[in-house]
Amino acid sequence: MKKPTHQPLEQTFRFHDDKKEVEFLRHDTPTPWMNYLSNGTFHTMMSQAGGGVVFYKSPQIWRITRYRFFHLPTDRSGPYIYLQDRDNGEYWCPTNEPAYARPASWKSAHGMGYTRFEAERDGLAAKTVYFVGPYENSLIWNLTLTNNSGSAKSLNVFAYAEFGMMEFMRELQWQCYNKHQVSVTYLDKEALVYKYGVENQPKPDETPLVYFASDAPLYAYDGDRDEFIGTYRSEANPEAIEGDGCTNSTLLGGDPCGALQFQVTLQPGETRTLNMFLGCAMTEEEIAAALDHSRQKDFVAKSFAALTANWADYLGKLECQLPDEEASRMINIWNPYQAERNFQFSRNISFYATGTFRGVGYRDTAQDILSVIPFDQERAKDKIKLLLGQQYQDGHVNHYFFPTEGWEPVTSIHSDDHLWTALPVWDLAAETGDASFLQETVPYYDGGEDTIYGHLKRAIDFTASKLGPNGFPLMLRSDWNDQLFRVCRKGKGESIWTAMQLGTVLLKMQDLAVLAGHPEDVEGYRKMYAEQQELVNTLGWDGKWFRRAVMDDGRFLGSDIHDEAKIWLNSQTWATLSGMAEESKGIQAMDSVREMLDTELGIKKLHPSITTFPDPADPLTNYNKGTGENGAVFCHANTWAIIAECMLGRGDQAYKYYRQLIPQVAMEKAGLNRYKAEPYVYASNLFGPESDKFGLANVSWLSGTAAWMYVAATQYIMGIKADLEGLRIDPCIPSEWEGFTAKRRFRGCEYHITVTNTSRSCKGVKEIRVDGRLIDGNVLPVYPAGTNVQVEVVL
Ligand code: IFM
Repeated sequence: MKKPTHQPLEQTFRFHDDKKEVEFLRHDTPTPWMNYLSNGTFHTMMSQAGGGVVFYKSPQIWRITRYRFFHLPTDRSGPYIYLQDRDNGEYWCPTNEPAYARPASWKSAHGMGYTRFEAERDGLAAKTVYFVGPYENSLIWNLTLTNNSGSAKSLNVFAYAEFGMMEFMRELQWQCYNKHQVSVTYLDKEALVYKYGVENQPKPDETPLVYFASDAPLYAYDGDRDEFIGTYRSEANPEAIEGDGCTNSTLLGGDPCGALQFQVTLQPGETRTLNMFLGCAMTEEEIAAALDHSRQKDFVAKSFAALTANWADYLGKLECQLPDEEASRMINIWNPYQAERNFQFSRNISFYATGTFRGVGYRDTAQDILSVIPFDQERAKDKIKLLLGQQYQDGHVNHYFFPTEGWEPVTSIHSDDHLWTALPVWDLAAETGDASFLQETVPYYDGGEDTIYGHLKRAIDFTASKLGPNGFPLMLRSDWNDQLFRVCRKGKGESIWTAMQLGTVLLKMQDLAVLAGHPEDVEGYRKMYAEQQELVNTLGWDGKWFRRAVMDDGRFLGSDIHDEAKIWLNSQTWATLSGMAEESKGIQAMDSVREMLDTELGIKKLHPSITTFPDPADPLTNYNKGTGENGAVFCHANTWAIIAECMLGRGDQAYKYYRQLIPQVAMEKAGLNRYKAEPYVYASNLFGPESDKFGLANVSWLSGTAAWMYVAATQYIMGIKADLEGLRIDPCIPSEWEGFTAKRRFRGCEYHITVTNTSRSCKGVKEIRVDGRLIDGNVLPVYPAGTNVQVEVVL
């Protein structure tokens, strides 16, 4: 069977960095390439071909439209517009999908918080912009039609969205009964109103009504999907469009939809704009008010301007010009954008994660916060407090939880979860220069409360009370590597990696103890660090690399004596990140990474892949070799290799690891049809060389890769890092770079930084001048808010 061929990359997509957009020239990308449109409350995930899902707050309980993820036909349904010539009945979609007839010319683009389409057929041009503005909880569909032909055009314009049951899991299980508890009615405001009135829904009082309306005169409508689409048809050939138009159906039970029909006549050269609003509000009165507001003449333009201004302000806080176009693009635009979406959605809904069961993961969210701190300290602090509210008095935390849905949390206890929080807390103190928030109190999940510092201290106490027979932290349910529970089920297994994570955290805790007014704790943290460091460098050392764990049966995992899973990436990188590795061992371990784990498309998580280890009847993982958690290139873990190499001063190696995973670069190497996922956001993993699809990118968008890749690029390669005393400048760049420039807003001051590398070193700051004056060391002083300073750095 021949694979479909695709045109070269430049005929599929191209970047417009000036507009912060990626433009698509074909609609049939190898997978749906997504964007997230959101105002923080109301959200839409939308593909380059217009497929996608609309939800309010939670895709688990307030999912408004239906999206079918991996079911065929792919990428259906979506908020679609159909344009029909009333003279001949022909119709097509500005999104290209789903109608059979295609536009003669077409392109689409994802930008910051919006997705737009430009298409033309038979002299009718359509421009559509979808976005969620800051002023109303609605998806705005902004459609501009122009008649470029020589004769008048009489058109039917249909706007269509398939409503699902708001609770996606309930829909799968109980829709046969519950579907008769939903309704679509016509509100005397030229609006359709969808009500999800299903019994026993989790938060009936907070469940909104959905509205679908326009600022153009409505000709007809349908609220019943069977009426609009018809049976044995699909979004490709709706019966209402092929027949006599919408029938003004409402729905009291059944399969709901919102379909609006407009009749528009355009003279030659005439342009007309229509806006549709798919939104929600709690009552019909609130809907009426929202519509009055949305129908004001300048509402859409003002909403779009505010969206654009918000993103310009956000991304303007850190900008760079590197001698690498793809890297600059990622750092200035797509990486912080992706990281913000991770911060917002955790691992909840993407094309890969169906948004059905995952709430806020403690471990992942604590890491996501790291990349938002330079941009929005208030939101970061709120998230830290949200996490700490999931901590128990003994110091452990819930593994993941559901603050919006109100469901019971997942309570499995992992060796690493509770330790992560100290990292964003330290970063926040460094970013703001204000440690007073350490005294703010947050309740424990099981009662009582403590200061933020007190919470962090209890996390350390918990780990201290859970050390295994060799002295390393017990693995418990797992550590960062989810699959490790398989070798530690009996509760005796220990995590050598968690010892390193603990070490990293203990260094931060020594600072935080002083900042919080508890210098008496420092010695305890130091002692614990020294004990774990000793273990890591003795029992944890295998000869050429660091071991990964101790299994229940007392054998070491990650050792040369085994045939499979000899070496694991995380224990090599974190040995350096934690400062625990004796120097020669740190270097040797990272050399082993280069020799045994690195590929041309990123670093494998472990090697060799597991098929039978430790027991053919019960292998460590069920993942096929080279996939997911087993010998794939796990991008999240690659970020720590970049950081480790920077810490070792090996800028060329760090940059090699960084560049090879830039999505566009990896796609160019693997080929569009092999890589498949978006070229503008990081994926969680790429299939490894031991799989049959080396280079296939999986689980894009929502991945810890986003946060840590941003940290690796900005704080370690560019070396611009908030520190407690000021802004630390310590780049580690490839020797071939002559230098780079960056702008960083920090504590209200704008630093314009020029790094010069005439010596062609990788690392090592020779001198720094601020506004022409030489400073001591490499930490930039803090200047009054509103100041602009010029910083010249010589390597
Ligand atoms: O660390 C985990 C993460 O929490 C979920 N995805 C996989 C990672 C590695 O196992």
